[in-house]
Amino acid sequence: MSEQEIKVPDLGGADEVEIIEIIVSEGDSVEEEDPILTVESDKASVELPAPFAGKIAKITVKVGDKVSEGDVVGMMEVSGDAGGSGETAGQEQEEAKSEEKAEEPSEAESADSKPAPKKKSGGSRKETVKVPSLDGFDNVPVIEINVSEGDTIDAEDALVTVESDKATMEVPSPYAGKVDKILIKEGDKLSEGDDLLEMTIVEEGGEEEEEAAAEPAKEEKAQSKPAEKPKRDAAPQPQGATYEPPAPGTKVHAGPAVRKLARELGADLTRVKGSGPKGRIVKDDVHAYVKSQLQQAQQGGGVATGSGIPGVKLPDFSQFGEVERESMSRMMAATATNMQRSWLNVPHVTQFDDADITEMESFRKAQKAAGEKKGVKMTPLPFLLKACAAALAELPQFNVSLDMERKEVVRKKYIHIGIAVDTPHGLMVPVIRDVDQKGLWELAAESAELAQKARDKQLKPAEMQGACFTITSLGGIGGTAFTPIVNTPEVAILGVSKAAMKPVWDGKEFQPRLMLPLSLSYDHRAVNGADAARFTSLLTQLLGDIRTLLL
Ligand code: CAO
Repeated sequence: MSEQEIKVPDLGGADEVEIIEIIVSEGDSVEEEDPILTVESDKASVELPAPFAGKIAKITVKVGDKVSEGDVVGMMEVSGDAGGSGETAGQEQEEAKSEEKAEEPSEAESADSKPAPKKKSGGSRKETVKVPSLDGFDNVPVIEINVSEGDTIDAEDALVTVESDKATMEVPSPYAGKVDKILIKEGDKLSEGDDLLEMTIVEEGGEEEEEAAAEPAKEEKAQSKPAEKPKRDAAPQPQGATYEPPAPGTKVHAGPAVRKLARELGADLTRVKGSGPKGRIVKDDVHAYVKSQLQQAQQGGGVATGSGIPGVKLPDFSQFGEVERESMSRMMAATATNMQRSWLNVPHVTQFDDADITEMESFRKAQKAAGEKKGVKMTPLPFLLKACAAALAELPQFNVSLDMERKEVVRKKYIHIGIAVDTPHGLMVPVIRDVDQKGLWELAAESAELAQKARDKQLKPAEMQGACFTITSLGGIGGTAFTPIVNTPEVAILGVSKAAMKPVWDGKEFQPRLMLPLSLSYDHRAVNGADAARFTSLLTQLLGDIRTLLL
């Protein structure tokens, strides 16, 4: 048994790194290559593995310390053949390597418990790739092997995918090279440090240059002091050498695989909250962050929307006066999303017209007593429903949806009409089915019932689906005209404003007539302006002489 210093190995080019985690405690027994510390440079975080198997006698650093290659971070008690003679073994290994012939692996290597790197005179060497830190997970099953023997891969390419009960993780390759032998199979359970596969790493430049570039832990060149050098395998994995540094001044604690994922998804890790030990960012955190960004975008949050349109950035309103924030109800959030989706996707045009409903109103009012008997109130809405159903039948280009992906027009052979209902908890649109087949009383009863259900939050999902067209009536409230938003995937919506008495020229003189303002918004991809004018003209005819609704 001898005591050995644990020194910081080659750091792949980084001068000084910060210790962000001490993984072991004094007295712990570790295997060679078990991670001892996690350090972080401005480009990547790496785990420093134990150079020997043995017992951690002392850790002489703490989290936050800065260390460089060669710094002593602790002491280990190492058994005679692994420690003190390990130096000898290291020397022997070096000697053996220098004697290696091209394509012939060193015999000396087989004496070492772990496969040592072998150099070929042809500029390539073999490495056994081991499982890196799995974000704290152990015994994680392999659900997919992403490479095959013989594959040529780049550094950071996914080698295997493992799945814990909390997350799916890809294990990236620390090297570029050729996959020689896969040492695991699907279903195997992996832990950090397990052998994964054997690779040949092809080095392109001059030998010294190659070693520096392709492998941060240099081969044992400084043979003058072999005892001070960690074994080759004890060098940190070189993942992450090309990662983008975080925004200045912001510390990011995340492993190379997480950084890679963030880079692929375009997530700024400085904005991601880590849920791992000591705030370390794990893959789930990145996924959750990206998901929340997408949701915000869909709901018109302050980030770019899917259409590439920049969102609205909010000022700090409290600088202008007192404010209070409250969460949107689910319905309000859903309505906001739907409105924005429609507004962004549909080229809207609104056609205005006035219908003379003087006669219709006399007829409607004449039904008051009958309505009271039936327990149903006849409002203008059933007439509007009937007139719209007739117009949709006459002008079927309004009774379509566009399938832009397949470049198809979906023509509907049914006439279901949605009615926008103003409720205390938001706008709801129940749907009256087969309006063309129903009479005015039936429509009056059904629309009143659905509107009440909407106000009572009693509508079933099926009662809000399947509309071909929507009527939104503000007539009971006021206004002269408005531009409603098409309720996609429908292609048109009729806005109805408050009827008012107006002087109408009959060719000889002005007559006082009750005029109903109509505002037809339509999707100009599906409907052209002439058809829209035809549609509102037809509505004014039908409402102007409701006998025509019978034809
Ligand atoms: N012009 C003048 N008066 C009208 C009218 C019009 N266009 N439409 C309705 N009225 C009258 C009715 O006749 C009734 O008057 P009386 O009690 O004297 O008969 C009164 O206004 C109230 O009618 P109502 O609103 O109860 O009934 P309705 O059938 O006309 O409308 C409904 C039902 C569900 C459409 C309506 O209650 C509603 O919620 N409208 C708002 C829809 C909305 O918010 N749209 C906006 C969507 S986009 O943000």
